Amino acid sequence: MKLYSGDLSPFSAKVRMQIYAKGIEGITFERPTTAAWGEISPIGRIPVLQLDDGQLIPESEVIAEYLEEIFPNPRLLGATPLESARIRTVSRLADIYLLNNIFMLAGQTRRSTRNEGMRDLLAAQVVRGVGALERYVGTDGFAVSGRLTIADCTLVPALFLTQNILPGVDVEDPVPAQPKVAAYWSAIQQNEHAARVLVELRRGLEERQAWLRAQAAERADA
Ligand SMILES: N[C@@H](CCC(=O)N[C@@H](CS)C(=O)NCC(=O)O)C(=O)O
Repeated sequence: MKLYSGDLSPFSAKVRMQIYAKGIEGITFERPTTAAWGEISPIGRIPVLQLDDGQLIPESEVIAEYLEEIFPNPRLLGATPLESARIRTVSRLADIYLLNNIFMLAGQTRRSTRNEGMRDLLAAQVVRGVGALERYVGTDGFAVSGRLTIADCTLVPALFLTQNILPGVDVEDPVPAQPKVAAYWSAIQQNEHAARVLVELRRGLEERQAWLRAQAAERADA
């Protein structure tokens, strides 16, 4: 199998962390650079999982659930339907209210072209999402259930981007104001699978920052 993925893509990082935590071998990771990318992902977004027979599965949550079904151990969903519902709740909070908004906020870093109204609207959604997480997140070092689950796989990239993108658009990082989320964030970074995707996310962020600097230098020369 092949996962079309990118270092800084939080949705891809979620699936990679799941793959590491499950110890799944034989999945290769590839950046979507081919001319045929539009055929592979009609919506043009990573991650996409390509099966050995060529079939394609888009959308991180769908891929994560597929991998859970074909590699059930260790289980990263709940032991009961209710526990799975708790795990999925945190994962969806991070996907919908944090990541989707952060992703659009990342386009608002340049002050000269920034739309302040849009920045405020998106940032308020992220702050509200982090506030909601405070009600759900566990106090034992894991998001839900006292063990690593899909909720952690989604939250680790989401909190990394919250802390790194919001200050870049001149919005204060909302994590320290939420004691349970802040304690969780500090604890989960010690987990080996979280640490591994955090290295990749940092590498992706450095690459993007270097690219932004090069763009700014080009504009200054023009
Ligand atoms: N709902 C999708 C979101 C995927 C997504 O937005 N991926 C971003 C990278 S993190 C992307 O590929 N963006 C490229 C673009 O929008 O052109 C999922 O969960 O997989």
